Amino acid sequence: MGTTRTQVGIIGAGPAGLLLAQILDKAGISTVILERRDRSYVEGRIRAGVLEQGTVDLMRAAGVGERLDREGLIHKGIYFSVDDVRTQIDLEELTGGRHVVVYGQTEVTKDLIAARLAAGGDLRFDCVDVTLHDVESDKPRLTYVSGDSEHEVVCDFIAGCDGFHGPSRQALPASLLKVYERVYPFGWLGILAQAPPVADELIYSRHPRGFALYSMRSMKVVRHYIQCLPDTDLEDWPDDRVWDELRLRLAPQDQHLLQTGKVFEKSVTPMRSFVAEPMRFGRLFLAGDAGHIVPPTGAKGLNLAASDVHYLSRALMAFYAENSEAGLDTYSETALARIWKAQRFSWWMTSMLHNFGPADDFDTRVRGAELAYVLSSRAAMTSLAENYVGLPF
Ligand code: FAS
Ligand code: PHB
Repeated sequence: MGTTRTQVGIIGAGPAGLLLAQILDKAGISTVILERRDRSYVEGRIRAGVLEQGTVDLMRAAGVGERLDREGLIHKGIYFSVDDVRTQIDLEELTGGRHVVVYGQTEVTKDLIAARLAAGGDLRFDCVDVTLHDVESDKPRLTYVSGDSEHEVVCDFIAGCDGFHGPSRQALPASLLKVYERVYPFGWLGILAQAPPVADELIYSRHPRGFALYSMRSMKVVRHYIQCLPDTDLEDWPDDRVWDELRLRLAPQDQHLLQTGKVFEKSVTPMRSFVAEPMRFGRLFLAGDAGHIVPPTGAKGLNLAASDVHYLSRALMAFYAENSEAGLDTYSETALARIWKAQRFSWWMTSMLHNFGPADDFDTRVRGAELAYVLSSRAAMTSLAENYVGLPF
């Protein structure tokens, strides 16, 4: 068996694992990333689209902000379309100048992989059966199979950045692990298409036919979503039907703004809120989707992965630079404090904007009143804006 010795073994080459490795590498801390899929699969995954300022700052500090600064779209506000009225939430005005940047997760991942490889980082794809060993010892190990040979990575720490379906969370004993979960009765059918955006900023639409989101990746590529049943069969949704539904869920005076184009990606994302506590066990630390999932209504998933990496990288740097374990000992508590605030915001946005069906008319009315209040109150709009641009790390 081939053995590698490193300081931090990272499972997963998504945004969490790649950003963590990039930051630690710049601090002179050695890492090995073990990724199950191949590079093209990882770079081709279509996911998030909105970066908080904190995430942008972290990318810049990690030395991977150049293309993001060049190609990212600064968005100073977002729109809500409710009862045929489109209202702008002026994020910058309400938060004293803060905004978000529209830059696809695929681009974030490509930039981070390129930086890792350019730096000679140890980034291994096609790692099968990654298994965690001795996580309670001071020499935890990872084993995996590549091709037909077994490999071992001996490290000081393991960062579980392996997403919702990875093995890291399973390494916490059932007696210690507590999970909190809410599954929503709908999903999002998303398309990527070659078409101009509907408006200059994102439109979140609450409509009797169901929620819709009109987003973008550039001025020539759009990313739109419609609320759908969680088990929606894409066969039932040819492109024309998707475009028609997107048009119907806009205010009448905006429907002419929707331009169709060639759809080159279509998928259904289920909706859940999920938190695993604690996010540490021995020398294993969870970060990103391995520890939590949010409904994408608040554009928080990728950004929470970034804040986990911010806390974990600082803790690891303090350990190696000052032999201090304080950051490691408080990592789970610190990360979870911000995670739960993002969970609340994502749940709140999802509850306000989606159609939950006829189950409970009272709740439907309350949700409508909540949104009407937000759109009529500067105080409420300010609260929404400061959560949307991202609470401080
Ligand atoms: P990721 O899941 O991105 O990465 C985990 C990595 O670990 C993957 O590369 C995986 O292949 C690897 N891995 C898994 N098991 C492994 C194993 N056994 N061995 C080795 N490697 C393993 N967020 C938003 O903000 N907005 C959105 O619109 C949005 N849309 C989404 C749509 C979908 C379909 C999904 C699934 C998520 C979406 N998200 C969205 C959330 C998403 O962006 C995540 O928050 C983000 O990818 C989190 O990054 P990571 O924690 O790195 O996890
Ligand atoms: C996206 O562009 O993919 C996107 C934007 C905002 C969200 C969710 C997804 O809230």
